[in-house]
Amino acid sequence: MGRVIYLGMRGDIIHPGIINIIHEGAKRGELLVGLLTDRAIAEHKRLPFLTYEQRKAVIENIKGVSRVVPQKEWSYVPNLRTYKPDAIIHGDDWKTGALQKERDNVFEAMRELGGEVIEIPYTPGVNTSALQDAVREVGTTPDVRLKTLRRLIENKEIIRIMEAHSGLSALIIETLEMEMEQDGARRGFDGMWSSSLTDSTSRGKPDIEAVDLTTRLHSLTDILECTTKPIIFDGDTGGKPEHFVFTVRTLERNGVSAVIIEDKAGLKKNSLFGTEVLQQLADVPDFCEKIRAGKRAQVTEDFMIIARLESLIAGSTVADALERARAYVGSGVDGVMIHSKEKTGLDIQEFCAAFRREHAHIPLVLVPTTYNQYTEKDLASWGATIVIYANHLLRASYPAMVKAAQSILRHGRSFEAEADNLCMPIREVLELIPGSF
Ligand code: SPV
Ligand code: MG
Repeated sequence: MGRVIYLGMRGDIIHPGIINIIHEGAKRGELLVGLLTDRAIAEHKRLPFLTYEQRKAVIENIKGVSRVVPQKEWSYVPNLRTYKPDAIIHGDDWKTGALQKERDNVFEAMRELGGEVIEIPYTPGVNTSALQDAVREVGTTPDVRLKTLRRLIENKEIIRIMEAHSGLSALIIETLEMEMEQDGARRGFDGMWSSSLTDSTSRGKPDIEAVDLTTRLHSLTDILECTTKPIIFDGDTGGKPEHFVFTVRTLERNGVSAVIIEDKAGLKKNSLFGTEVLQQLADVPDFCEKIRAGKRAQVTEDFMIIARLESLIAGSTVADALERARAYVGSGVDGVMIHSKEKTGLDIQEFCAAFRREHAHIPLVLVPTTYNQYTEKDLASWGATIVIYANHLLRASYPAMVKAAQSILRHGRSFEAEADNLCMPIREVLELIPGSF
């Protein structure tokens, strides 16, 4: 056997830079590609557009690749220890930026293993991030988008979802990434929550199911057209089972990944309203029938119907919520959301512990609007699968608009609003939207 050269990669978007490094590797020996699994990527970057199996099928058919093995960690080092290659090959762009520390670790590991690190000059003009942006401009298919939530559930410890009520707010969720100081990992939102509260509020309407599905679909369409990340749709109570089946099909056709319906009866009020309006809870058998009707109506395997438990909002007990959860899970629901406006979060914590004892793997959704002192890590340790920031972009935008409007009123001109950075420069607005130039 000749020299073995290791190359770790995502293999999602193939460009001349990757072909060049494969070529350089193959010149020096048998090229062993460590293909990063979805799980290895999910905690650090957004999921690849293609699944592992699809990426593997592409990579193992590229000339020069001898073998493809999974790289299950973000770091190359565990695979280097397992496969003990004679050398690892990497683009020299990792000398700066987020991968610098990883580079040091790889040098150390290869020194221990008696191997070599080969650095290839980075191919200028092409990189995966730029191509990912280009893919975003082209868009995604409903089918690919729909499946992404399930892929995230399988591969990420906790899924971070942010409310979007317009194309613009959705673009923030789609594109914003921050590099974490601790480990250089990039953190972003995994997907969007189409919230009834923020959608109706942005239309100047109350959150009482007064905005019908057709109108909700207008903002949803705007969001769908400028993003690729998965969407969870707030389905309110879901209406009558006969109506809910249409909602399910419409959402599924559009590539929405999940709908959450809440077990309220009578006129729906927003769950965060004061206690003076105690909400009635739905009859369990009726709600189970609605779940079953929805599950029968869906066409794909991947669409998810999530039941939202309102027991704690309606002044009932954790025991009641658990009993309802049991019935809903028995009716085939794909996940459960538990809601509360209690600030301590203790009721939610109690529910999570009991729920996880009964249902180890059913996705569990939390909306920590009032108990926001807990981090995502805390909520994950309670057993949460998905955390939804349900209204924050809308709530952030309103005071920002008021401040700019006040400045203009105060000064009788807009100069100060610009000078105090209360308004985004017009150029940045144009740069934000692809196709403005
Ligand atoms: C929404 O965002 O519309 C919700 C969550 O349903 S909450 O407002 O907390 O009820
Ligand atoms: Mg709502």
